[in-house]
Amino acid sequence: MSTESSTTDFVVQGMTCGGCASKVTGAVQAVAGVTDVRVDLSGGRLSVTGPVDEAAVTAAVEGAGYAVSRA
Ligand SMILES: [Cu+2]
Repeated sequence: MSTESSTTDFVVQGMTCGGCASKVTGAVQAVAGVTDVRVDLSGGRLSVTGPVDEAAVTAAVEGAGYAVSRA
């Protein structure tokens, strides 16, 4: 793992379309410290870059209406 640009992966359940992906992306982008968000819709994966608080990311995704756990 790189310390310079750490990326944390999560598994998101319930994303079914591009709208879901952008909803999750927008919610996570609003979390403090997040510098990049990537969502893999088909794989149900979320990659968050930056010095982020996992609990804050989890809360953001859950707030958007999806179940999430660490990958
Ligand atoms: Cu959707």
